[in-house]
Amino acid sequence: MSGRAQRVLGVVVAAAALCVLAGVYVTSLSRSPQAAARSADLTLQTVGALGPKYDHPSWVSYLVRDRGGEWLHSTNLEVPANSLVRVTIHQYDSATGLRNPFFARPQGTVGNVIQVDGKTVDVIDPTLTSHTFAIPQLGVFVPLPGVADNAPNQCDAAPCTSAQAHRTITFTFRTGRAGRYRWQCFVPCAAGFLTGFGGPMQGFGYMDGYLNVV
Ligand SMILES: [Cu+2]
Repeated sequence: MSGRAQRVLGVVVAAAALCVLAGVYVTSLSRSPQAAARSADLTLQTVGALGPKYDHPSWVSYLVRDRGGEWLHSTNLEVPANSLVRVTIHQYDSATGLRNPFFARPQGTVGNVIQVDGKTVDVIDPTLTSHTFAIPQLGVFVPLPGVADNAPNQCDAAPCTSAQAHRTITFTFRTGRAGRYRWQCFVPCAAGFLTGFGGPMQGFGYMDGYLNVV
């Protein structure tokens, strides 16, 4: 083989090796959850009292917005696996206060921060906390600040509208594999019940529910 032929063969072999390496790299990227392009939005609201349209008019509760924009009285949530989930919570209830200030610090969200009315924070005042949105198995804990007691135009029946006094909390968290995870509030927000942990804090559908990762 001439020197020129050897050089050409060398270039061809090197180019082929590079192609294989590039292929392996691209394949590994597409398998990595970090590279997942999937994302989803989840929109919730919390109300201090459900109002006369519901079984327990005086109970505090979460509601979820469906794809058509309707508010459903449900705490069964569905999000895709291996995705970034962008959550928006419209919080219409006043503060109760946390017994455990540990929960006043957001955890398990992207950057361990949340946005409260557009401002990024890594802790809120535990005494001014109204509810939490927590998925303990996924390490996600999000505190929700309350509406001021003297705020005008407060909501007293679900579904509340954006014209009524509220706080807006947004954050993003990452889902992994599919599964069914419990989520719940940790604020003793069940007014009128022993220690604030009865009624809507005990049964699913109010301050507790399931996050179905599919
Ligand atoms: Cu609560």
